[in-house]
Amino acid sequence: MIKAEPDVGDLEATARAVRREIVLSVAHAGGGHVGGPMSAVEILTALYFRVLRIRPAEPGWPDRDRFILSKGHSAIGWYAVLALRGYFPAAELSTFDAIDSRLQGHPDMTLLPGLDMSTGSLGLGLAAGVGVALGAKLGRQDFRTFVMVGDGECNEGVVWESAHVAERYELDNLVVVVDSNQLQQFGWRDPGTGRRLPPYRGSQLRDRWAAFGWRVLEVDGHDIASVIGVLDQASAMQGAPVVVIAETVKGKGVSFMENDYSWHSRVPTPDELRAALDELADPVPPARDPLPPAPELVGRVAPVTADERG
Ligand SMILES: Cc1ncc(C[n+]2csc(CCOP(=O)(O)OP(=O)(O)O)c2C)c(N)n1
Repeated sequence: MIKAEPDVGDLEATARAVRREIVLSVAHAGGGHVGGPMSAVEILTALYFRVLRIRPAEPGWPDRDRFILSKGHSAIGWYAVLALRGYFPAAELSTFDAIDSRLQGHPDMTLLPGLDMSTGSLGLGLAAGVGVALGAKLGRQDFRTFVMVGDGECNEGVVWESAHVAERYELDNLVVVVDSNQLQQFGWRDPGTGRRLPPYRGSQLRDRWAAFGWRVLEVDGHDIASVIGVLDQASAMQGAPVVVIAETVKGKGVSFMENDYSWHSRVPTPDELRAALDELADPVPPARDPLPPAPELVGRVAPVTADERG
């Protein structure tokens, strides 16, 4: 049951529930991404439970705020939040990534009401978001557009073409959140040590957005009260688009997944799943019953491997 105005404690519990759904769903599907969805949980929870002007029972409401998950590989995190927010039954999460499911491994807006864009090819979600925000200005509509990108995704040239256009048209109805978990699928390799390096050094990411004429805000992406505060602040700023750089941890919430790029897309073993659920356990019972049996996976003989998924 969702309170009219859930408090931060409620939202932290929701975030834990979202993380449980992520690891359960990926384990159940035998494939999917884990690290990126886990780093985005507080941001998605803050958006859907406090910040966005939405009507879950009326997903096509024309005046709704728009949200685009440009880092579409993190779809399972988005689906879990949408389910807990009431867009569709949480039991449907058990169909994640099945061939005939509405919950594809990457978001498909033609299948699931409530998605404002289909994504998965990194960089393109922001281009779409710029178009949506520009359309709102031209149509004199007052909804806001929020787009989440990854820090690795900011390697894509189209991100910067879009950033340029947004600044040119003074799209102050557009807010980008960078889920800056400092890891990507594999990342840059330090030739000396062989260790994976973050996609951007130090303040580089902030300085790049600022150089493109954006207002830049920064936040601890796992402090839900701060995330709500900075998103409200970003929405109120005028004259230029705003980017919120959220410092996050890839795999956040499960100790052995945190800051380990190999969990970008990996399926937990049964023992790892149990250990993850122990770490994510709540003082109160979980949001729903254990997953029902796997649906019939029509036309799929074996789980898709990380290499096939990309
Ligand atoms: C255009 C494009 N290139 C490559 C990929 C494969 N891919 C999926 S996720 C990913 C890494 C993304 O890193 P980041 O944006 O930092 O995401 P996060 O760490 O939050 O998962 C890559 C290279 C893709 N989906 N689209």
